[in-house]
Amino acid sequence: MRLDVVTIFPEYLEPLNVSLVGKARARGQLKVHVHDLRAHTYDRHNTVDDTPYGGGPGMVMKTGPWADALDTALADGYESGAHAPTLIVPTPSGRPFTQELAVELAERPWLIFTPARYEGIDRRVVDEYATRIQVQEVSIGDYVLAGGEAAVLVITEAVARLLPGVLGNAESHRDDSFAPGAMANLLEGPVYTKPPEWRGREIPEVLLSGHHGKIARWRRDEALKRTTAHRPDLIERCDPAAFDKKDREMLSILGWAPDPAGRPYGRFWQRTEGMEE
Ligand code: 6GU
Repeated sequence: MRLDVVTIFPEYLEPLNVSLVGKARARGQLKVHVHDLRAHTYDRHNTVDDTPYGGGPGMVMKTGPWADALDTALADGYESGAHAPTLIVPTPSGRPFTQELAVELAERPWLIFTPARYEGIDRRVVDEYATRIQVQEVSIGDYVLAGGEAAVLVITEAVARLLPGVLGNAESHRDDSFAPGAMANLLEGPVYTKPPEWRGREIPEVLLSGHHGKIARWRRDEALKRTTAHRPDLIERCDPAAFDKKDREMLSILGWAPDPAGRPYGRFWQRTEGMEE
C-alpha cells in the first residue's frame, strides 16, 4: 500500500517511523510519502491560507498550494506504478471512522491524506478531485482537533495493522472489538499475565483452570459487563439471535431484557428498572 500525506507540519508525521507502522515501512509493506504543503507555494511568505468569503473567524486554506501538492503526489504515484488513489480528507464534519471503514481502506492500494489546519480547505479542492478520484471525508470522533495530522496517525495505524503480514498472527483481528461481521460487537474484557500474584492481587481462578470452555464463557461474560458499563448502545443494537442462553442469562443479571418492539434500526435490547448507574 502507498500512503501520501500533504501537511504544513511534516514533523507531526514522525510517529509513522515507529512501531507497527514503522516496521511495515521498513519491510516495504507500506510506502509512505510525506509532503510539505509549503513547498507548493510560490510567494515570499509561503502563504497557505486566506480570509473566508462571507466573513467569520479563522482562515481558510487556499486552493493553489493543495492543487499543486496533490497533482505532484498523484503524478509521482502513477509514475511509480500506483493506481486507484483514494483521497482521505480528515475533518470533524466527515463520515465517522470505524473499524468497518478501516477494513474498507485497508483494501485500497493507495491513500492520500490532506490534514488541514485553520478552518479547513477551500471546498472547491475536494469537489475538483472528487471528479477524478475517490474521496472520503473522515472524522475520528465527536471532538475538535486543531488539525487533521493526529487523525492521519489514527487512521494509518488502524489501517496498517489490517494489512496482510503486518500483524504477526492473522487470527489477531478476528476477535477485535468492532470486528465487522462478528455476531455481537462487544468490548473486550480484562487480560492478565505473570506473576500470578501482584500486590496481593490474584488472577481470576478460571484463567488458571485450563478449562477452555469455562475460560471462553468467563471472557464472554466480562465482555458483556464491560460493554454494558461503557457502551450500552452496542448492546441495544445487538440482534437477540447473536446471544446464546448463557449470554441472555448474563444480560438479564446486568439488567437487560429484549425490547418487545425490538427490530432492525430500532432497539433490540432495553434496560430494565434499577440498572441505571
Ligand atoms: Cl479528522 N480533524 C479535526 N481537525 N478534528 C477532528 C477530526 C478530524 N475528527 C474529529 N475531530
